[in-house]
Amino acid sequence: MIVQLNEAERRVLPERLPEWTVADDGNSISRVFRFSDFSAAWGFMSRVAMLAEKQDHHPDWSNAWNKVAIVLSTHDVGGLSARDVTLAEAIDQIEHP
Ligand code: H2B
Repeated sequence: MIVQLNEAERRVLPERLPEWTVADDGNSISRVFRFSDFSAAWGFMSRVAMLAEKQDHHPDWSNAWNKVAIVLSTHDVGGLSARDVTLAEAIDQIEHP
């Protein structure tokens, strides 16, 4: 069963995911990635898409030329869950500038 992160799990987010920002309402995390050009950004998005499919957990995101903005939230529980943390950590492992 998917559940929202508990108090202790939320407290360690800045340490666990230092590059990600927790939204003011606490229901999502976000990170912006910038690349040299569109092709590099699109390549990154392809890799994230494959991760997302494998994890059956999908980002809300946007792309503008070399910029990819990712928001992670678990819609099924209306907030943050371990699935968001797992996907964020996997995204952080993908090579990017
Ligand atoms: N992605 C995200 N971000 N949140 C979800 O709640 C979610 C998802 N649910 N991907 C999954 C798919 C669910 O709808 C399927 C049926 O497992």
